Amino acid sequence: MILLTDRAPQLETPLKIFRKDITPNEYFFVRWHLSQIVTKIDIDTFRLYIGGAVDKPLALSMNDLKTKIASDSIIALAICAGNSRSTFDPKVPGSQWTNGAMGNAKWKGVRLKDILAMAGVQKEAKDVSFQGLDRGALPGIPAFVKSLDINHAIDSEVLVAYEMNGQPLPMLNGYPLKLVVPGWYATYWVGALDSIKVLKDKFTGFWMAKAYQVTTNPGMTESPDSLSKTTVPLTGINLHSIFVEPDADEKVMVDKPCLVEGLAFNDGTGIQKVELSIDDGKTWTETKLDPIIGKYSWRRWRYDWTPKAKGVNHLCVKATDANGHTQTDKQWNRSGYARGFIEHLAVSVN
Ligand SMILES: Nc1nc2c(c(=O)[nH]1)N[C@H]1C(S)=C(S)[C@@H](COP(=O)(O)O)O[C@H]1N2
Ligand SMILES: [Mo]
Repeated sequence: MILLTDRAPQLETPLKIFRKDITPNEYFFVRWHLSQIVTKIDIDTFRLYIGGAVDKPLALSMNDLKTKIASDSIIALAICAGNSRSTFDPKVPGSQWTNGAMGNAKWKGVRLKDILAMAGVQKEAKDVSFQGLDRGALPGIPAFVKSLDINHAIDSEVLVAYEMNGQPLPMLNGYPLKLVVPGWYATYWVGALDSIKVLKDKFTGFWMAKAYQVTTNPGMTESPDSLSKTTVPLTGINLHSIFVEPDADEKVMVDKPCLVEGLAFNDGTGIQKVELSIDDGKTWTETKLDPIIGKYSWRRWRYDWTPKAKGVNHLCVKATDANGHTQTDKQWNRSGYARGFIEHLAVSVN
C-alpha cells in the first residue's frame, strides 16, 4: 500500500492490484478524516441505533442484523471523491491520490430500506443521517456525519454491509458496518456505522453543507480565475476510464504485442464503449469490453497493441456512457473532485 498519511490513516492501492476485478480486502484503499478512529470493538455489545422520526427506535445487534433481516449482496465500486486529485492542473489542496483511492468489492449486508421499514419511518421524514464511531481529536471538530434524501434511503440498493468479499469488514475499512451507496462517491459510505437518524428537516451538518461541495457547472468544471458561486453536494460517480497496463516499469518492445488494459466506470449508467488512441488523441479505435460483472462495478477494457515506433508513444483512453456522453479533455475544480477528464499515458518503446 502507498501511505499518504497515518493519522488519520490514508492508504492508496498500488495500480497493479487493479489487474483483478475484485480488490482484495488487504489491498483495499483506506481513507479516514478524523484521527480518533476505532481500533477495537466489542461485537457482542455493539448496537446499530436507528432513531429520530421513526415509530419504533431500534438498537440492533450484529446477530439481529444477520438473523432477523434478509441479506442482500452487490458488487460495487467504492471510489473516493478525491481519487486522481494529483492529476489536476493547477494543483489543488487535499490528499494527492493517483488512481488508487478506489476498489471493487462484493458487499453483503441488509438493505437500508428494510431497517427503516422495521423502525417505521414517519411521513414528515426528509433526510436520513449516518454517523460512525470515529471522532475528531478535539471537541470542536465536527463528527463525520453524512446524509441521504429519504427517497434515496428507501431505495432498494443502499446496503448496511457487514461483509466485504466474504469476510467481515476489515477494521480499517469500517468494521463492523459500512453504508454502501452504489454509484455514489465513497464519502457517503459511512464506516464503523452505529447511528442512523431519520430527520424531518434537511440535514445541514458540516460534511454535507460545507465539505464535498462541487460546482453546478456542466462536467463539474470551473476556472481557477473565476470560481463558481453555486455549489451542491457531490453525488454520483463521474464517468472516467484509466490505464492499468502497461505500468511504468513494464518493458514494451517495438513490433511485439503488448496488452493495453484498464477500467471504465460511472454511477451505474453503464459503459457503451471505451476508445483508445495510440497517436495522442488524433485517431481512436474501440477496445474490447469484458462482460459486465455488476451494474455498479467497474468494467475492464482491453486492446492488443503492437507498437510500430521506438521511443515515447502517447496513448489516451476515453469512455462513452450508455447515454452517449463521452469524457472530455479538460476539467478542473477547486477541490480536485470527481475526475472525469481523459487520461494520457506515455509509454517508452524499446
Ligand atoms: N465514519 C467514517 N466513514 C467514512 C469516512 C470517515 O472519515 N469516517 N470517510 C469516507 C470517505 S471520504 C471515503 S473515500 C471512504 C473510504 O472507505 P475505505 O476506508 O473503506 O476505503 O469512507 C467514507 N466513510
Ligand atoms: Mo473520500
